[in-house]
Amino acid sequence: MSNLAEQLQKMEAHNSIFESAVRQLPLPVCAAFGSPTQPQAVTFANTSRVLSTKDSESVAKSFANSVQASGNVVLASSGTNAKAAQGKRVAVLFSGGPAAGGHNVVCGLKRVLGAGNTLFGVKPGPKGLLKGNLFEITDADVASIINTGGFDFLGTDRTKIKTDEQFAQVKATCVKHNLDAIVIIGGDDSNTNAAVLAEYLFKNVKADGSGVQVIGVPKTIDGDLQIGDLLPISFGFDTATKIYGEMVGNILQDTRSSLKYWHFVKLMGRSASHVTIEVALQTKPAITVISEEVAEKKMSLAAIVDQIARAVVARAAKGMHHGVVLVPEGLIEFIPEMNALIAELNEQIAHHELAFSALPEDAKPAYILDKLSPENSKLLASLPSYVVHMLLAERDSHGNLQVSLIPTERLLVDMVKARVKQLDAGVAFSAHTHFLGYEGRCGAPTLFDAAYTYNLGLTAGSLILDGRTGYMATVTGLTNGGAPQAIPLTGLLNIERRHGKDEFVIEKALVKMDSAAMKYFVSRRDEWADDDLFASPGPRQLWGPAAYQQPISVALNSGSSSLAFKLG
Ligand code: FBP
Repeated sequence: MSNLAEQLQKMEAHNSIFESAVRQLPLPVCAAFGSPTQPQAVTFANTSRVLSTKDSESVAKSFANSVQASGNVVLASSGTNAKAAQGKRVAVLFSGGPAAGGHNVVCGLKRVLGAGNTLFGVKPGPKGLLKGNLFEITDADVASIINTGGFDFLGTDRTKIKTDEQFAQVKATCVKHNLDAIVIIGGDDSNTNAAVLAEYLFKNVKADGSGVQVIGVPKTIDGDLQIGDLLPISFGFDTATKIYGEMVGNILQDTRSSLKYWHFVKLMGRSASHVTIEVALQTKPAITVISEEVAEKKMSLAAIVDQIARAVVARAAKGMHHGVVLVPEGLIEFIPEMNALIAELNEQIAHHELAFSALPEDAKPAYILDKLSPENSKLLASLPSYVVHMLLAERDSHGNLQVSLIPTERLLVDMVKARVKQLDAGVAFSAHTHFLGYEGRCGAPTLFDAAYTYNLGLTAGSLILDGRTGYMATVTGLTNGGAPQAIPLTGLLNIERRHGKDEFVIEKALVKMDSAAMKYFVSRRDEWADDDLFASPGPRQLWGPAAYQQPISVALNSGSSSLAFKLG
């Protein structure tokens, strides 16, 4: 075999030049953990902050053990844990969509638990916990997954643990593997799962009557798990938006080069438009739709289409027959008439679940049209079949409509084309559609996400060694060194209508109209529409001047004076 062929074979199975190099990337740790090479577990103490929601009274009744133990008080690290517990058996799992940095949470956990405790990986996600599918994670595993993207080390899934049978299965897994703690790395729904499990496993799991601790870790590329300064952003958001930013920057460069196309780019983010506004702030495209603004201004689908079509016509008048439109994945649910339709569809589909799911796909629209109010029935009938089909598709196990499957970008192109023709038949409008989603979830983590997640793992492990349960690990002060903290999960729970029923959930954080990021975006967008002022952020960097950049929206919303982050 030639020398080059040998070198190429060595690069298989996660050993590209890049992957081998990033494994060596040193990661900073918060001062509380001590040395970056020998981080120590920390202890925690109560702060003066108590969390509450509109439904705190109901939460206190349904989560009596957890609320009594935590008092819904936020914790802060209070020193290194000289007498850290030994002999603990801890299981870790991913839950929900992948997000860059998950592997580093596992690495941080393993590091802080040290040789005196055992860390198990659960394969895959909550489903693996039900099945009791656990294996021991070794130091060699950590060395191979550190700083790599994806969740492929453990896999993930979206099973919601809610039935008595499922709770009993989890308990059986805990007993079978003699577990002391479970770490759930997930988004809002998965951390709700963590809160529910923490309460269920609070006591009487082991023979001596003791329970199993449950700690959540905030993950989601959507960025909709945010709790002010306590959790400025979930992990994975920075990597995903930097990947999308690079791609949108490239497309913008192409529009200005080929001078003949519009590109409608739908960006992932199930509900909130955090991803979209961040990518807009990075790239400055001609048009960006923000779902929360659509809802606030009660804009109809026709109004959104009209606004885009008028911008297309205005740019054409200046000789610009090109541009980029950013569309958030969740848009459809924020358009008032569509939201009312989806809410009624959810209720009706849940109500007639058995009959509905037994029908062949092509019979479903007619069946459901009959059950809807005249207004919603008319609206559903007016939509193209490629949208109707997805509106009637199966909900995920948390009761969510699978918005990533709805081709909103195609719907908008079709409708804008028709509207442009009505406004000015002479305007050439040629458009391409894109959906940037999965490309961003599993890339190698940015330095921000790599460092943040490693520190989240150290925090989660420290909480376990400190005997805590029912908390979400967090790292605050991301621009001034970072500090490990813990958020009581029961302090975040609200009651929401899901699957046609009231359920406890952690509310999704949406883009706020009065946020600094939104205000800055609004102050610039008209100029971005009038001219080509786009910028290309380029590929994400792990070394060099662009490596230490936090998300722009996070910097704006947290009042930072620069884009730089600083951990350690
Ligand atoms: P999480 O909230 O679990 O992090 O997942 C977010 C997400 O990436 C959304 O942006 C998207 O709607 C969804 O996952 C798609 O997931 P799936 O491929 O499982 O339908």
